[in-house]
Amino acid sequence: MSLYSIKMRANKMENDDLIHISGAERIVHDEALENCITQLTQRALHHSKGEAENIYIKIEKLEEKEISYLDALPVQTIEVADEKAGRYTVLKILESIGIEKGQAILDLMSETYNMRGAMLLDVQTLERLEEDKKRGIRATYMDYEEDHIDKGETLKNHFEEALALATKVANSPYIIGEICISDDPDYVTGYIASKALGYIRITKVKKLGDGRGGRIFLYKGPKDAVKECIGYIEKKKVLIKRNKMNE
Ligand code: PML
Repeated sequence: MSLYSIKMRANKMENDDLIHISGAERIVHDEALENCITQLTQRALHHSKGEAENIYIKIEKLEEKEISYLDALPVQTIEVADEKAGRYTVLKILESIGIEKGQAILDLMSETYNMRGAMLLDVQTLERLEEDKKRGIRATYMDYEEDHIDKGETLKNHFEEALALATKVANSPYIIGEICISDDPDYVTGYIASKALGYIRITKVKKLGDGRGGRIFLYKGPKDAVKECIGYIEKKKVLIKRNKMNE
């Protein structure tokens, strides 16, 4: 049996602007391929950000030897009363890992809205390191180890997909943190993650109905390692082993 990577992205035009609607990523066995394509297409067509006009699906065969296996980050959840408390919690967590410029970093989140990928931010200088600032950095080629076989799910599972992505990104030696706010207007839980912190869910980081969201990867390292870091996030194939403690 062969493994395939499937990537989907969807967009639409709105007032002369191309609006990113949805993007998703799976690694499955050949026998699950067709179902998976159908599911991802369905997802693009029925997204809370609107109906897609263009849907792009890319399928690539993977070699087993190019895949690395990673343990899912441990998960914890912090319940907060509202988005103000949620964002304050993010700042406190950043402070706890020695990042003092938390508010300036959170203020930059608005620049990520409508980007297909994430912002890569030098945590010391607050310089954006992505070559294409409209697109950002796309974390791709990740899925769960045992999900090679089709799960039969059409709906996005925000948490599971985000945990896989965050686990991959946190395993870069140059990423000391990731902050994420969903761009799904119906989804208010966000997270902050790193190898040291694990994956910390914060139950409210924005108001319900707000479709503004994005991701910031916090980079710490020499300038000449940026390319290697981006190469890892965008190109390295990883399968994630679930952590029983998270269930
Ligand atoms: C997204 O919409 O892609 C981001 C999902 C964030 C998930 C947060 C969580 O539930 O842990």
